[in-house]
Amino acid sequence: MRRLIMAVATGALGLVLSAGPVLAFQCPTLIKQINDAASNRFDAGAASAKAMAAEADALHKAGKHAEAVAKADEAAKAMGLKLMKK
Ligand SMILES: [Cu+2]
Repeated sequence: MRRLIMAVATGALGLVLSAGPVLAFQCPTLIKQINDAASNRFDAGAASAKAMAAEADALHKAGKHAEAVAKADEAAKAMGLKLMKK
């Protein structure tokens, strides 16, 4: 029984540890997609998307990757962009 609990706990820890770097790597690619798409657009949606992409970048640099991804999603939605995710 104790061994089973250890196995479950180790598995969950591994999942948490492996999720971090993947998200960390994903933020810049999401932010880049938004900035690339917004760079040749001058409408209000693209402007607010650019501002949100900058916020997402700041969150990413602060280590808040999940929040950065959420902000990138919001930015993409603001300009009607579909993000390519891994
Ligand atoms: Cu990140």
